[in-house]
Amino acid sequence: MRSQYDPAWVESTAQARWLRDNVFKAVEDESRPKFYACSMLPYPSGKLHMGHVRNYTINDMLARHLRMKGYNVLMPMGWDAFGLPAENAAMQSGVSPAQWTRMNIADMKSQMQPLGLAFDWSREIATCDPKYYKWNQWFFLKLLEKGVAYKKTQIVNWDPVDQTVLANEQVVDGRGWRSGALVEKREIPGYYLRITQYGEELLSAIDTLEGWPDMVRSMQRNWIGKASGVRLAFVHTIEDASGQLIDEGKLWVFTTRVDTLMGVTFCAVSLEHPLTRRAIELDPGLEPQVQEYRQAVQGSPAAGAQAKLGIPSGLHVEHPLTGEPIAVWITNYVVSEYGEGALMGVPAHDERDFDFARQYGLPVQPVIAFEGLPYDPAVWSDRYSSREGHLINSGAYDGLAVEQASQAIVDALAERGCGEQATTWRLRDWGISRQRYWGTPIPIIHCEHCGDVPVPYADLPVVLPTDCIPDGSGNPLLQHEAFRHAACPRCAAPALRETDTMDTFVDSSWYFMRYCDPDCHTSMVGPGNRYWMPVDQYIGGIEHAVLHLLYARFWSRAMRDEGLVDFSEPFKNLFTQGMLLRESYYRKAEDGSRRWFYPSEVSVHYDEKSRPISATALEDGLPVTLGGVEKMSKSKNNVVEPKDIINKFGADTARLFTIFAGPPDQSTIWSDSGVEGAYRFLRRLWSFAVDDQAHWGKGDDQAVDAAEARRVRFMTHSLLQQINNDYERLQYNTVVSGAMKMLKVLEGARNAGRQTCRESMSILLQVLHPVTPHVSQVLWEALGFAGAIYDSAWPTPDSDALKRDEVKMMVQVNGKLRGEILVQADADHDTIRGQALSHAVLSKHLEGAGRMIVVPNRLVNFIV
Ligand code: ANZ
Ligand code: ZN
Repeated sequence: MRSQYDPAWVESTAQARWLRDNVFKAVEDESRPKFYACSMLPYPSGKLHMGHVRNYTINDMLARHLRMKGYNVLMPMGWDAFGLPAENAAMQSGVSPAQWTRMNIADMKSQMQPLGLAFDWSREIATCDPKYYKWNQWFFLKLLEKGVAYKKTQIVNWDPVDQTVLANEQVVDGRGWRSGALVEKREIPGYYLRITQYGEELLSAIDTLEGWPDMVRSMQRNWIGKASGVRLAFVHTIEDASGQLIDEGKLWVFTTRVDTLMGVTFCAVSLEHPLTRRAIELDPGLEPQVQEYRQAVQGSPAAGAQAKLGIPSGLHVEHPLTGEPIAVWITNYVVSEYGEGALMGVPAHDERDFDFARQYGLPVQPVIAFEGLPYDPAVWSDRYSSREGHLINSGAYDGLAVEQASQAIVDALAERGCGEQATTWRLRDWGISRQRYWGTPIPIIHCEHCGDVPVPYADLPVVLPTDCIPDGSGNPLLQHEAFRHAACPRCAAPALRETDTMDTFVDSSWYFMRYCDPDCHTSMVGPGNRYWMPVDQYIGGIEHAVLHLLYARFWSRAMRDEGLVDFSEPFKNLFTQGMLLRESYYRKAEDGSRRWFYPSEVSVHYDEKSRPISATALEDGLPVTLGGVEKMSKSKNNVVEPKDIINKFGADTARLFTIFAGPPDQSTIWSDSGVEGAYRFLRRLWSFAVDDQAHWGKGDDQAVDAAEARRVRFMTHSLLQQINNDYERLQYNTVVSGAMKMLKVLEGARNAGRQTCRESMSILLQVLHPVTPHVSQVLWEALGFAGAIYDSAWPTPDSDALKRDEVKMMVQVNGKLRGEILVQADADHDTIRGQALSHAVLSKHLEGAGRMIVVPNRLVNFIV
């Protein structure tokens, strides 16, 4: 055995064994409990970063730990291979998205390999593979048959210069990211999935997701956004150009606070509302401003956070109870797809309306009074929108509490035929058409005679041509004659294929099911799915808390209703890992741009508490600015390359550090000294195991000190107990600190005997195995422990070892410390009482002792 720790040798030795014995191939086996551990599949950007290392090491620890606990574990890996970056890269490099993607997959896989992750690579999936996306198409057609998929016109961002549709993130300040042209809005047809049909179920089932973080559950609830309230109408006599009353003379609004109806001082409609359209017809001068608001709303995904702007429409409606005229405003803060696309403005009690009213000098009319809080129209208070007060300025309703008033007002509205209870949802149907090339082709053929004809199932997959190189001028499929032209499946006339492709969220909605049956050619999912699904532990970033997870939950239900699977929730437990952060440094150039320095290019000065206070560049000794601790990102030059760490210290060190650095669910700051610390620990482990073997416990069974042996066993098994608890809770950072303590115990053992030391050593290697699988395996074999460590039975604490013979208990009398007694560990109450009463000194204080309160093995308090 090498006396020096040589990670490169250790790691290649261990991996050769895994490869030879095909150790991580998962096979369905009814005789063992199954465990399906899955990480969200990465986008093949080509670069593996330390965040991936941390994410997959967490997954790997779980998989290896449970395997040793007797579970049949599946841990697969694949590639979210369609999407925009490949098209952008193609524009820059001239390499086709297909080739670029395949190269990146190969590249990333080769960067992953050294990490020794226990993936079953035989189940690898790339979503750009026709074998995979065929089933996207097949299922889409099933949904189309059922009406769960349907076609309607959608509004998209159109770049008039590049002649292309832009994704929201490609619109920067209302302009195309490439062309800089002002983005227009266009209505074009697209396909939608009726996720709203599942809204109620998706919402109520959140309660059953006990293995999900609360934060994600509440984000899902908010996204679905079910609100109960009232739909009510303001009446009017506004006619359209042909003299017809618009919406039969009713402006419907949705409100969750009908009790505030008497506080309405304006109505607001969205930019798309029929009254907006009419107002523009009556006064064409309004058009440019409405257009400008539309651009702004579209460009910004955070439209909700922007300034509330409005234009008086010149139109008026009537208050449903008082008949008073109410002005209608066209605003940018009414969402056209929510509720009725219109609202009643109650500035006194709604903060958004309050901001708006102040901006435009509209009246504020309080209709609810709060105990001890006079209304001040100059400053908003969150209490103004609470439901705790009683009504004022509301005529017949004055004095009523909010709930009573709501009921009374709904009744009054219902009687007049202009109000009813209503539920509104924020959730919209899922638009899946993308006017882009690199995605799953939507399997539809447009025939002049027959309309939109589904591609027959037998003709699937519709294969995406791989020879296109996008140049920024629209979808290249439009120019691809061989793809474009097809015979109509119904009448055989020449027809044109759909060139839109599917949103990549379709790909990620069910890939985890395909891992279970990766080679099934006859159906979307098969027997493997019945065995492995649902995923027992899903692991990924919080950034997917809403869309991906909601779509996957919907998709599972749609598959269930198609009779393909028998579960509804695809992910039993969800773990969201924290990010890796690192210090960043920059210097401002004269034009205001920032140059970011690599940490290796600067020298940092620290205060006495080792907080960084300043830094200088090595190249010129001049100061650079501390950019703070930031998410590792290429643009800030604060990325750590996994291969650099692996080359220098080995994969086990990279794994150990990313786990030890902090709780896996929290963000953690990268530290170079931490990495070196992790490396030192493994070197110490190595030399203790290899060099010091001869001296363990003095190696002489004759001289074994029984008390010392008991101490070492007690320490080892107590630590094991803690480590096992931490494994169950995925608190992997303290698993590592527990293992470090265990090594200390071993190093400090004196005359504990060879047998005891070997036992402790085997436990230490086993608990380390999921974190540092290579070094633990090689040492396991070198020390002659039986079998393969990855299949060894997970250690359980020995209750005998944990028994402490005698414990000291504090004795209190009426809460006052009076002395201590030595009792048998876990002694029963009678024994404790008897021992205390017979104690020479204590017995004096205990005359007439009554009740006794015991904190086991620590303290007893007598009440006298
Ligand atoms: C009057 C009112 C008074 C409201 C009050 C609230 C408080 P939430 O609560 O988020 O579910 N609203 C209705 N339709 C809207 C739309 N299309 N775009 C933007 N806002 C709209 O949303 C319901 C409330 O949001 C409704 O109740 C309405 O304002 C506004 F003291 O009506 B409320
Ligand atoms: Zn036809």
